[in-house]
Amino acid sequence: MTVKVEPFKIKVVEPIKLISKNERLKKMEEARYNIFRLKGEDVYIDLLTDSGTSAMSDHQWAGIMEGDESYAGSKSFFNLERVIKKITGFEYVVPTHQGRPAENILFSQLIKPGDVVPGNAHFDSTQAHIIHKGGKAVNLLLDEAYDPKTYHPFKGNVNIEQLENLIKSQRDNIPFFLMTVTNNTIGGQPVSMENLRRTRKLLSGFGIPLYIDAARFAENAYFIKLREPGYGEKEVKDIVREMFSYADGCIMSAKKDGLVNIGGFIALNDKKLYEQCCELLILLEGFITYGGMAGRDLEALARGLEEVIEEDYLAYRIDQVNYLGKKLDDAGIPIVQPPGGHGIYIDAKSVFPRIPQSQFPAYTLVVEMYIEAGVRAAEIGSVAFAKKDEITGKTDYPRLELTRLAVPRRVYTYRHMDFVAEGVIHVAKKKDKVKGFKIAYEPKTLRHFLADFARVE
Ligand code: PLI
Repeated sequence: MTVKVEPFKIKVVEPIKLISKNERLKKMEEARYNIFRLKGEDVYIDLLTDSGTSAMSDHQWAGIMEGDESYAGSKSFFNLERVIKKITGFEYVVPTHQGRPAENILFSQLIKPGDVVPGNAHFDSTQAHIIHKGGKAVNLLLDEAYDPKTYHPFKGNVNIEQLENLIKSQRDNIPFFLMTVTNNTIGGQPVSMENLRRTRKLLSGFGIPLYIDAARFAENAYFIKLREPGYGEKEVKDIVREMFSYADGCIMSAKKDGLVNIGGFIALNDKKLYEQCCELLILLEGFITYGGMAGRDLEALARGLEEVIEEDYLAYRIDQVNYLGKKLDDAGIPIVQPPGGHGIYIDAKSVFPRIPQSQFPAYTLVVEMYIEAGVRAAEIGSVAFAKKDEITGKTDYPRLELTRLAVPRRVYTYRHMDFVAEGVIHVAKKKDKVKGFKIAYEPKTLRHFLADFARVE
């Protein structure tokens, strides 16, 4: 059989409704064109994020009933701890309610003002936490990662040569290196095992620790199985274990590959660092056996982490995203190649060549997709990442202008993907008529969440 199907039956459904185009236009105006202001019920297919949007299995829901709500010593925490230790090989587990408190707690121990934190591609909240601690975040990707059309099996790899140069010039200011698997900002692209191994070797020579941002660790491992010579016959759990063996610890937003709606953790080998993190955890999140999560959430996460490395799940997951990518590619829509693990990233500069970066082509595509098809996507372009120099007034634009269609895990069917592709294709056909946007109001940080937009006349 060649037809791929979802490896599950659907036991509960949540109705969705496509409101009329006129209503969608009105909702957009009322939201002052900020898609974060739209109500979920007014969105037909929501590809804003794959974070916290997974559908849980019956086994996880059963775990919700069995969750142990003890303030201290919850059985559910010990279940979670056992699973994380087994999957990652790390000794100590610090639970947090999502990814950014994990970043905040770990970085508070490791970063001092003036430090430089290199990584392959820091996520925006990660970068914000590095800056918050007085550090500077540096992304060191391959040149191929910035060219959407070029095929490279591991566009998430760190550029080892650039890393070596940075270390030689800044050794005393580098507290650690962070490898994000898969990279979220430039296409959901994986990091190869060889790149992890070489990075570890280089860092070890200088005594610099390596941490992994493990939000999408299972998807990364599956790409290694599919694409890296020597790994095709290995089990995903062994690939995962090898990936983590090159690191000193990890932080994880479990809202992605944890297959849960809330959760996160830090996992470490260093006992002293673990104890320091626990002290801050109690101050910021809660006691060390719940860290801001309910017992039921700990239980669901313990089960989700085991399900996410099941190979039939991963085969379906990667195939479904790839299916959407292929539909778009076949219709001539320019996407980041190859398709990523958790979503398709559209090269919006090529979709709207007449809209300059100062008028936000990737954000324009997000708005048009909602108006055209009720589909909500996210912008990973100039709204989120352009930086204005306060002194010269000059704006520094990101190299890529991407619209991300993030696919929630186990939520939508292949048929939903057909609908999404049709919506994008309709918008692209109108490319000469579509006008860009300007920002009418913006807050000081992370402006995409709270800005107001207006159409350029
Ligand atoms: O949203 P949090 O705080 O649970 O996690 C922050 C975070 C850390 N690392 C990476 C690679 C992420 O992708 C990430 C969050 N991503 C979101 C919310 C997304 O929409 O991609």
